[in-house]
Amino acid sequence: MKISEEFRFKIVVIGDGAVGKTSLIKKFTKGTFEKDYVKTIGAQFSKYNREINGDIIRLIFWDIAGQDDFNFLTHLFYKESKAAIIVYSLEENELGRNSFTHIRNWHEVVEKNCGNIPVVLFANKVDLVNENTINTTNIQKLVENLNFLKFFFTSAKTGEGVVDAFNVIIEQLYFKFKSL
Ligand code: G3D
Ligand code: MG
Repeated sequence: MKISEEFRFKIVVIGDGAVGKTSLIKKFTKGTFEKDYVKTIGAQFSKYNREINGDIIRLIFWDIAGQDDFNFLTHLFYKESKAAIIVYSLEENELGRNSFTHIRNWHEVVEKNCGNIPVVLFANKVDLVNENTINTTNIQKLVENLNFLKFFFTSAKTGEGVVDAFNVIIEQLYFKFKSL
């Protein structure tokens, strides 16, 4: 008889404000957040369970809220994360451009606090741009330089790419820890 195993993974979702982190998590988990924590520690959590090959995977997504007044809890936020998702926005405005520039900073914070965990990049709000005009060379370069596991175009609005992107991380973690 096959014995079912259980895995628990914490995944942090980070990136500039208003790029769509909360919307993406909501879209994927279809769940509600435990919002009270936002006021207290600047983060909220969302749970999601999945089964692969009869094993149970319990995920908890940590969603960063503001960036101010939060530094003293940075360590707690990142503690024991098994993977990170960095989100930026493809919007052709200041928010979009800044969020792209800041990917490096977010990546540095992950490395500093979590070491060498898998990090994926979500280029969100793809519904707002013409996909043919996106400069994928720049993104590809960054993905290679910073050693991202992968990058995805997503839209929390239309749902494009969302399920696939999250599932790639979940499967990556499952097969990594399953074989240990
Ligand atoms: P954050 O958690 O990163 O701060 P939010 O971002 O999830 O709160 O989203 C910020 C705003 O962007 C929200 O608009 C949300 O609806 C919108 N948004 C998020 N993802 C997408 C997307 O993929 N496409 C589009 N078109 N909009 C998106 P409001 O107006 O509610 O503040
Ligand atoms: Mg949010």
